[in-house]
Amino acid sequence: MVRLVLVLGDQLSDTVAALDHADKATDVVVMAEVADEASYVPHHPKKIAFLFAAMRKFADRLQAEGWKVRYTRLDDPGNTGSIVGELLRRADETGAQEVLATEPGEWRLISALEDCPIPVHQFPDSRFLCSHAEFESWAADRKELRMEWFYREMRRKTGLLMDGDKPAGGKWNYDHDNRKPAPGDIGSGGPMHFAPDTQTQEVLDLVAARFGDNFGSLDPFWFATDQTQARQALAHFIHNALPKFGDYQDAMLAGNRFLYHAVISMYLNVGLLGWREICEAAAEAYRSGDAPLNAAEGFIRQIIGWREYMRGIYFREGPGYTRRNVLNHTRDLPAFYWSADTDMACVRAAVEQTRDEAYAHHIQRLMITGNFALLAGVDPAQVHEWYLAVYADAFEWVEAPNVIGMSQFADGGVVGSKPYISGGNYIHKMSDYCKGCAYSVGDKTGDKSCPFNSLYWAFLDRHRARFAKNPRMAQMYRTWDKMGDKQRAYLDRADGLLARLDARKRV
Ligand code: FAD
Ligand code: DLZ
Ligand code: SF4
Repeated sequence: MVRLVLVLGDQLSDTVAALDHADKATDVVVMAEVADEASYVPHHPKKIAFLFAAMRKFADRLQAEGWKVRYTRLDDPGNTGSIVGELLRRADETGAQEVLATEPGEWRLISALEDCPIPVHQFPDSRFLCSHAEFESWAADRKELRMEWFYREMRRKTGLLMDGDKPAGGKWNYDHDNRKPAPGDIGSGGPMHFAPDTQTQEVLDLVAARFGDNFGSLDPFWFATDQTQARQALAHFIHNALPKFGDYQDAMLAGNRFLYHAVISMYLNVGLLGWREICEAAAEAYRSGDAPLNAAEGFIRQIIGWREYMRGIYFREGPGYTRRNVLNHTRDLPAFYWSADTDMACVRAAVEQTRDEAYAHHIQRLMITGNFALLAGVDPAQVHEWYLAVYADAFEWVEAPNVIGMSQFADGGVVGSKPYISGGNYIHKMSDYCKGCAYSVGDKTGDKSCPFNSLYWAFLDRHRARFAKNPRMAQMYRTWDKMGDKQRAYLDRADGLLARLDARKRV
């Protein structure tokens, strides 16, 4: 009996579970570019083009390997516009009465498949290191979940950077040696670029016509769109940037958008790369003396630690996670998140880069755009939709815990034990943005004072009842309490800025 085998746009791996369980001789693979997936948020055009080009090439590869594939292009006349619609259409055509699928990375699509009129068997996504059951058993008896303990388990499980049962070099975590501000003359050349081939160019034309009005530039398009290219991009990173990854992991420079970051999250998240090949390449660079331990450890931690941990949290917390809002923040997302039209040089640089590249690195996402939204009390659901739309690597299972949890503290401390907030001083220390800014980072409360300075103290004041007893925040409140008369000036300046945001005036 014919069965359909669903392969979604972020499931482009040879070893994806639905394909593993299918029979090449009889089953029919279904892949579909559909309006529903392309528009549940206004995705960046580069993200859509990346997905469609990678999907088309993956479908060709499956076909070349002997699979029967029914591929729907966005502009195919019979396109029903949804994944379930396409499954029903293909079931009609083939007589299939059952679908094999790999569990999607979003509750929305999981429940759509559950409600599909023909039975859909959703297999666990085996491309991750930690299964839902394993995360649950790790988390079940703990009063508080912390990534560091989870990470150590994953190091033991994989044997990555281990000397027997001890961590290489004697320590689990080398962050102490990392996170230096970048010197101005930093020499990294950035990620590997790939010129679009004919097939990718065809997709670019389609996306320009259909999604050209979405936020984000389509050109220049330089992403890898197949496994071979993605592996070249990985090798390029390991050779050129990994050695300094740790040192400058948190640095930001106006003239260098990628620094020593890998820029591989989009490839990893859609399945063009796997966590194991990436981490083994980094561990091998350490073993052969090509990368120091602080770099290899810091990098591997992001992947088998943070990435797996975030996925565990998303699935453990359930479908309501994206609606959490424990701080009761209700302000609308400022329009400059979509236009970069702001006097704050750091926010302008992060949004412009996001518009141009569908990429910003972790500290820009966390300490610039995320920090500002949190300090300004923006509705976390709107912040979540923005992040889900604008980054090429954004899929809800990884984006939501980073935004709702880590960045906006809207989950009340499931992901982080305290909010990631800072005034302008942190940004000044870690970047060169402030020297080109209309605001003055040294000015705390004047008309041209850096908005992060007053919004920071106003945030702490507003949420005193929740945070004053947090031992990691006690020092901040002691400093605030010693400010005496200056407190009023901070609060007035913050009120003025928030009123300008509400009146949609320039900030
Ligand atoms: P590098 O800095 O070179 O790190 C290497 C790899 O580690 C990344 O490719 C990624 O796979 C993994 N990684 C690092 N940090 C995290 C993390 N916190 N969570 C999960 N994986 C991590 N990452 C996404 O993949 N998709 C998202 O939608 C996403 N949204 C984010 C939103 C916010 C507000 C924040 C603060 C972080 C978000 N991240 C997201 C995590 C991180 O910023 C990106 O993974 C990283 O910037 C990708 O760029 P890179 O490949 O150059 O990463
Ligand atoms: C993000 C995305 C987009 C833009 N388009 C498609 C599509 O047309 N077809 C498809 O199968 N997948 C697409 N995706 C990825 C899905 O939205 C993704 O599989 C779910 O959000 C689960 O992670
Ligand atoms: Fe950003 Fe403030 Fe520095 Fe301007 S002065 S770049 S707003 S931190």
